[in-house]
Amino acid sequence: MTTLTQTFKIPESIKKGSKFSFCPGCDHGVAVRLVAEVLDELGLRENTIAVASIGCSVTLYDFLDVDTIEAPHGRALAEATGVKRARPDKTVFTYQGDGDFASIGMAESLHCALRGENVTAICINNTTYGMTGGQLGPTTLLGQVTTTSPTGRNVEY
Ligand SMILES: Cc1ncc(C[n+]2csc(CCOP(=O)(O)OP(=O)(O)O)c2C)c(N)n1
Repeated sequence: MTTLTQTFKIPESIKKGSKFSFCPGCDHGVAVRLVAEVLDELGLRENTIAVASIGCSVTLYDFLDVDTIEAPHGRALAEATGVKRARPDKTVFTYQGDGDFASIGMAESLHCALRGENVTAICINNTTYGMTGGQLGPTTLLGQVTTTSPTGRNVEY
């Protein structure tokens, strides 16, 4: 019988000694780790500019060891457009919550795609506005209980 073991190490693109401040059970930590692993794999760490948005992704610069700027709520893809046009040599990506990407930032997301900007958008869909307390958002599932839909999301109102 063969036993397979795998030892995980902290990716190079995670800042040394940093500790995630996400709530227990939150998947943002896994997502940030996966982003860091991809940056390592592709050798992009020193040639990337990340755009973090408002929401639980706001602290991205505390963990990710790449140049990072903040965008006002919903404006990450507008900022990423400017960054990429100013520095076309850089890989530019956004890291946004679903509220940021698909609610307040819907216009920015849609028009960035329509313009075909050469940037990557990463949307972490936790189906609520996480940072402000888990309220119903555009991606909340039918029947899903949130702090503002205590009896479950209902399409009729
Ligand atoms: C213009 C503006 N409107 C509202 C807020 C309040 N606000 C801060 S975080 C947030 C929700 C973020 O939710 P989401 O984008 O889904 O990210 P998550 O925290 O779930 O990762 C809101 C509404 C704000 N900071 N700025």
